[in-house]
Amino acid sequence: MRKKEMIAMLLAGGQGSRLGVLTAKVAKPAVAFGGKYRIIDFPLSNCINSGIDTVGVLTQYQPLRLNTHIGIGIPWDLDRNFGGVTILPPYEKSSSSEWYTGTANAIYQNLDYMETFNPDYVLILSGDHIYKMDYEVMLDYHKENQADVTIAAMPVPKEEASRFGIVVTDDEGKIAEFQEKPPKPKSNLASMGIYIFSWKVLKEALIALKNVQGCDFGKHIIPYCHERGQRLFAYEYNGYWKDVGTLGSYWEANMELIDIIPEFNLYEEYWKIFTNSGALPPQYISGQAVVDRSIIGNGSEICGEVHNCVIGSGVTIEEGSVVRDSIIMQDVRIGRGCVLDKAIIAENCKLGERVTFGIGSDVPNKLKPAIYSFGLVTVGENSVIPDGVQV
Ligand code: ADQ
Ligand code: ADP
Repeated sequence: MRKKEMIAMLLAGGQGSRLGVLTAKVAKPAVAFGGKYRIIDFPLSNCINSGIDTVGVLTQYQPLRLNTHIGIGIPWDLDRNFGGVTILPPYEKSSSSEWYTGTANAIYQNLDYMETFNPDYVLILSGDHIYKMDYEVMLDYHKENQADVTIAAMPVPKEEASRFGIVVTDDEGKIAEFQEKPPKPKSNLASMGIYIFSWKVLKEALIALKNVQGCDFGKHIIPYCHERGQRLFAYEYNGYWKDVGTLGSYWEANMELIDIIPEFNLYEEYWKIFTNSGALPPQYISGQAVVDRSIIGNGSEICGEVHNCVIGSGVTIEEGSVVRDSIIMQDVRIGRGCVLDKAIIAENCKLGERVTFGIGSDVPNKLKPAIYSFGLVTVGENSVIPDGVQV
């Protein structure tokens, strides 16, 4: 029987409601990031860069854009006859049909898919994290420890620890205690929601807990394995990793890309991030334009001023407009004389002339409480903003 040593299951079905208007119409992993990418490009690229060529992508919430983006996996070299990338939405079974009620339930409903590859190990990933990681090195660590489960973990600030699964380890990295989002964390070593399971262990746990409503890795599967005395290890990671779960962290992670010395570098040759980007012409910067410290996507036309921005592809910024500290996603048109400060403009928006958004002191603020959070003004995709609107 043909087999794969390790396959990946990428969870991409959660709603990501804290991103507000950005995820009203699209799943969080499909949200644009960094002027060229979508969030899911990061784990998908990590897979192929780590030599994993079999990835099941579990989708549920608003999957259209995600499906279109992934297609048959060509940009990530994941178009394969055996393996490759497969989109796994919930489906009707002969005995039952149900939505994915939790992360582990979603994986349980795809036991047959995993079984096809007769794997030794299964890597469980989230579709909404920005990071680079070599999962092969993590697998080596899993094997060295003869582990049943290995959890990638990293130190986080004490005050944020209760947002995560928290592990307490001994000197060898063996997990002595695991607490899912505890009110009083016993350490600041946080689970990154990235797990390697030995296949038999995973299968047994999923079947044992199959009737748990909303079965979840952090809440149920990990505690179950731990209680049964299985070998759980923490694989400590110290690089850049961001769960872009809120508008604030999403904005920050984009702005970090244009730092003078970015901690997260998109320009490294040896760990490329692949994406489905289409055949776009180069960007054009006009004679009147002023551009500094910014990322500008392909096919964009800049005639105004752009300072500290991440601008997606196919964006037009007309003459006399000034855009600062903002994220403009793809296919946005900004008319003449607009002023945008700390804005997030989602895909396919059209702003008329003299639109003013932002925190500038000259901006009337009667609408501020309604639409601002984290000092950002965010506009959902496909919005049309008439001439002269000031917020
Ligand atoms: P959370 O951050 O709360 O905790 P969770 O909501 O469980 O993460 O989502 C994990 C991933 O699964 C996301 O990519 C999400 O889109 C996806 N997902 C959620 N529900 C799904 C469903 N029904 N079907 C398909 N996909 C689904 C987890 C761990 C913590 C850990 C953090 C790190 O439980 O222990 O600290 O991740 O971010
Ligand atoms: P709630 O869930 O409390 O009813 P929303 O989901 O509408 O409220 O908004 C959650 C948070 O996001 C609020 O702080 C709100 O001010 C902010 N918010 C909502 N829409 C926008 C927007 N377009 N731009 C910036 N912040 C927004």
